[in-house]
Amino acid sequence: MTDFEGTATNGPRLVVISNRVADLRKTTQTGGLAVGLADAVKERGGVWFGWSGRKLKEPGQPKVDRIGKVMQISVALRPEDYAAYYIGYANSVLWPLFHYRLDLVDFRQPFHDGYRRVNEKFAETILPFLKPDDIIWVHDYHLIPLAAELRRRGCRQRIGFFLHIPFPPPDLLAAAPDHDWLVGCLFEYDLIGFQTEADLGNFRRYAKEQAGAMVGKDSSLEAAGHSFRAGAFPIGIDVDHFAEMASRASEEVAIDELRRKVLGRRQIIGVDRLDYSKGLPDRFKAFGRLLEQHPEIHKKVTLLQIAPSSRQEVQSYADIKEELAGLSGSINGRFADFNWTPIRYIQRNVPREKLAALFRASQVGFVTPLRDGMNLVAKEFVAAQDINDPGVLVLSQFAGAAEEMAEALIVNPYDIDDMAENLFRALQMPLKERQRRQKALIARIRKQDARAWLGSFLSALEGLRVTDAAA
Ligand code: ADQ
Repeated sequence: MTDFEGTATNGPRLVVISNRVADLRKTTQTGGLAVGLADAVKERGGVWFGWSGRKLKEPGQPKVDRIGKVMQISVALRPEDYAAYYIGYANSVLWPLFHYRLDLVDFRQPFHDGYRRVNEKFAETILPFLKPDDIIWVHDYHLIPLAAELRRRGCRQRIGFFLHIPFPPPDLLAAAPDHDWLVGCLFEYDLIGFQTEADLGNFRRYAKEQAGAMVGKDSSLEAAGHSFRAGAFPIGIDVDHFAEMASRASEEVAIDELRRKVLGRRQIIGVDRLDYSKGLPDRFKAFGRLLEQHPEIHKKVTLLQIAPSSRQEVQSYADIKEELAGLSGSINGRFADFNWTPIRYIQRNVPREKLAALFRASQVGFVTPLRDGMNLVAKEFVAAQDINDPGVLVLSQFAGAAEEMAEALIVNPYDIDDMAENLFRALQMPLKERQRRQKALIARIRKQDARAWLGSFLSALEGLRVTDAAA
């Protein structure tokens, strides 16, 4: 136990649980969950619990830190648990499965067992810190069984779950040998949040068709003896903060921009975690096709792709890294000149301030995931633009963000020609049209920003009476 209270500014105390606890002192988080949630939790206060990122043979006691208004509790994992739970079940089963990549799913029983073990351990560790009127908000695919484990230990608090990644159609999900157990675990939450209406629709279809769920009073769902709610809560960013960062001068970026202006050269930018779901090889190919079809723009455009490695222990991640190095090499080899490198490919994390300045200094944001829960980069690109001369967003129809961002140039990320044509269109787009699109997009992402996301999820969860939640 600890003396820290973890103060919340209003309402019941909020306990956030996610696989990793974000480093709240850092401004260069990579990964959408950390970015989206850190700002919100820092402001409201409460408790944040998760894995410390350390692997230890003897994990020992949880570590408790106080950072501003947040009490942060973290635990280490045993190496074998990390391998089975994180590398195995979470990232070799659930991640590919939920991103519609059955070809990459590597289901093994020890992965499933390790996943359950770590969720049990998480439940045991956080239990002594909980107070009866806390509200608990669990995040993402790593922790689907956590509510069930907490309930088994007598926890009656309201528990919500938010899935940051897509929820696949029932037929696809059924390919996982333990799909009924997995979705049954979701039913133990009081509120289940998805990024989009499409994901919510997939979940509701599964619940009704495969698990016999009934629609109860107030459109709640009832299945396997549980009553729960499900909704779409599209995640957003702190638009004003990002816009402000983008407009602050970065000397380094300004010099690079000036150099490009002198050369009459425009920049297309892509920023992603290096992940096969982000559609990077096809993105490079589309840029190659643009150069092939439009020799007149040679030396007039570059693609800046920032993509730091992630999950390197998973083979499919190592494969994509190699594929991209090959592709950028061959496109540059084919088109480059002594004073022009068509693709600049950077495999490092970039501080957020610099990223914001780079977005603002780019004429096209190229965001083409094959499947994505939301994709915050699309929103950050728009937030960073100058309304006097805004850039154009080229966005995949399979990013959750496409549901809200219809004024972007929407492309099919599997169709290289479609992407190449839309890049060309973006580069030619007249100022008036760019401004019209930018105005509509910025208004929408401002309405659905990080604060609105947090507020709408938490008020839906808080709105459930404790007796409903415990029923
Ligand atoms: P991610 O798959 O990590 O998140 P995304 O939503 O694009 O994807 O968020 C990435 C975040 O990391 C952005 O804020 C971006 O600026 C930052 N980032 C990426 N590369 C970086 C780099 N090189 N340096 C610094 N920062 C970098 C998951 C889901 C998404 C969902 C989010 C939030 O896969 O679909 O939108 O969670 O719910």
